[in-house]
Amino acid sequence: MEFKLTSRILPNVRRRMLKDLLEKKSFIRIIEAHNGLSAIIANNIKEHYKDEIREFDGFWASSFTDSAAKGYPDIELVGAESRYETIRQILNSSNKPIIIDGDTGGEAANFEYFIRALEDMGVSMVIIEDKKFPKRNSLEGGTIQDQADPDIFATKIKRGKEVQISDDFMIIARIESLIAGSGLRDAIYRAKKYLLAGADGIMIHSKQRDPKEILNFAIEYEKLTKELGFRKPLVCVPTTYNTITEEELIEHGFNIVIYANHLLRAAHKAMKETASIILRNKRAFEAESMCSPVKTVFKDVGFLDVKEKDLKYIKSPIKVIIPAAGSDPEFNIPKGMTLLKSKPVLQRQIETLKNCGINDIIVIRGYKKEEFTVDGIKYIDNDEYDEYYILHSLFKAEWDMGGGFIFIYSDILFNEQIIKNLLNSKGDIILVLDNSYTYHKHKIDKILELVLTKSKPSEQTRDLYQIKNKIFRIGRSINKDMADYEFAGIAYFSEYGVEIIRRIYNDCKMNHKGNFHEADSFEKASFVDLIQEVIDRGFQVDILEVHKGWIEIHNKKDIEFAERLI
Ligand code: SPV
Ligand code: MG
Repeated sequence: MEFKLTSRILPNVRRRMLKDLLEKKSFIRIIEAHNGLSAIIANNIKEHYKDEIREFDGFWASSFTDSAAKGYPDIELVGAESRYETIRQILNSSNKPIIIDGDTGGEAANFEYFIRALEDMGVSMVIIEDKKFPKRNSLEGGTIQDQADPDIFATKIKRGKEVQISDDFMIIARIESLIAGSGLRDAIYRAKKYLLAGADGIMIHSKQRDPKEILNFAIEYEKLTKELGFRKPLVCVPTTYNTITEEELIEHGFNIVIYANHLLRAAHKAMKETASIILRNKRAFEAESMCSPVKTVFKDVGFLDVKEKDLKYIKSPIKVIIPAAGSDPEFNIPKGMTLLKSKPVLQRQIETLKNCGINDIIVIRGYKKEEFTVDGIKYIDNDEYDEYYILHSLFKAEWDMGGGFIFIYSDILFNEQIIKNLLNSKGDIILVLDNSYTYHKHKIDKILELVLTKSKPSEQTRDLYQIKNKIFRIGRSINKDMADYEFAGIAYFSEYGVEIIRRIYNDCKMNHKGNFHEADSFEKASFVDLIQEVIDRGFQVDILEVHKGWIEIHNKKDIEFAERLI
């Protein structure tokens, strides 16, 4: 959805686009935008309908929504410079033509300067309404709607046309006779005057729920064009008579439809509801479904693009977090400190990581913490390792997870390639899964963390690479014969991946009661229990498939095996 810096267009090109579109299509669909973000949405939204892709052709810089977004009533209170700022935001974040709601256009000399600014910026069209300055918005019943003298208004149009220097720019006269109560005849009388003064088209406005009066105008307008011997585009704004379809408007000769305020009104409603929900619940959790995810907003405004480019040029170092606090009855020291050919497992892990350029390593220690003598790492303590298991050990390092991290069990050895491939993989949460498991499963005499996926792993998979397969279960109780992979004890979390697990962890910590997946309680949860929760909540967990390249030290027999391999 985001608007890319490289998709932008220059003012001359943009200004011309609306005229070209009118010539090509004869019917144009315009939507309101009131700032950069609404323009990004309006510019890029697409709706696939059967074989057709529908989108908006351009924007309406509405005075109502520009004023409302700034907290003002729509009474020509927002000055020209402030309007230009909004217009600039819309131009900056889009590549489609823009129509400006010029209100009354002010006094004629003011209007001339307004035209110059708009034309310079690459605006294609301005619509001015034949009311006295300062006007009141047309949609509110009971407001004073003073119409301008038609001759004075026609002169304003003429002066505007004389200032314009390109052939692309259009000035449309908006007739308010149906709003002010002066009727259809007055509307047509004015239309003729304005067209003869040089107007590039007519907008007819109405605040009736029934489209009848604008349709009647359209019939009279066709007669007028015959009388004049030329035809200029006809514009309408169906805010109140919103049941009319685009087909019906086309049938009646309309050339431009403007959906004049819908994005602002939609945001307004959602903001009010969200604020109420937070007050009602005294927290923001319940409001989440009303909101776009932070990441989606980041994406739409181009922040992820910036991040990607930054990372392309400066590869920032990633952290590794190794929870090593637990005790195992088979070992009388922390498993990470088990000696393999007189060097602790942890020392070997750190050497492999350093060879991959990773120096920022955090170890969570608990059981016999004084045994951890390996240098060059940051230690965090989990002194309650008996009560709170590995997942909670990991979250002792919650504030170090920051921009993303690699998670590694303290009792495994792995080769550099796995880490390098993991760093090159795409995804927010990626588990390293071994597919060699299915070939040696009959020899397994211990409890493993196994994985069931949607489709079976490919028989050809003999190398390290990322695959598109969906995990649906991970845990120790999965039937050995059914499982597709073994979890290798290594996982990657991007910045967003961290946001996901932090949110879920803290929600479960506050609210979860009873068993937590395969654990008797959330306190005793393992890492894979959390992953199962992530999957169950509908978040994507990706797979980096490996074929061997790592070993675990689960029992004494594994030590002998590892020492033979080293
Ligand atoms: C606007 O969107 O500001 C308009 C259309 O001028 S209306 O609000 O219907 O007058
Ligand atoms: Mg307006």
